[in-house]
Amino acid sequence: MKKFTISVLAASAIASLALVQLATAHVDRPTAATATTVQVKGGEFFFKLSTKSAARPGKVTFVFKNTGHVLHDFSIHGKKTPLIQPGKTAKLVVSFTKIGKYGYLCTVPGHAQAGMKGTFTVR
Ligand SMILES: [Cu+2]
Repeated sequence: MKKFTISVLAASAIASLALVQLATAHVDRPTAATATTVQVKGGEFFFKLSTKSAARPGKVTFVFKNTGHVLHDFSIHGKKTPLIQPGKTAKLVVSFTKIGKYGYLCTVPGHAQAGMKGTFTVR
């Protein structure tokens, strides 16, 4: 948790400012209100996200569950999970410092073309 807080502070001046304000308002859980968690389910050959956007730039935790029958991963914005066994879950924390559209995909050859891809929007 210490590492997480430090990297959030380093992410950008704007993020740091927001965090300081939140820390003042919610001393017990300073990062709770800025955290976006997205549940990701992936299988042959699709991804289903609990939400396809974040309300603002910042950290997003993708919780990827492989609901398929072969190995898959989840990759976005230059980061990716390891290859995940069927039924298993992996977390991927990604910093989005800018508003924009970010493509995600499974990097196993052929899987993105078969449907394991999409776009995540940071507003
Ligand atoms: Cu895949």
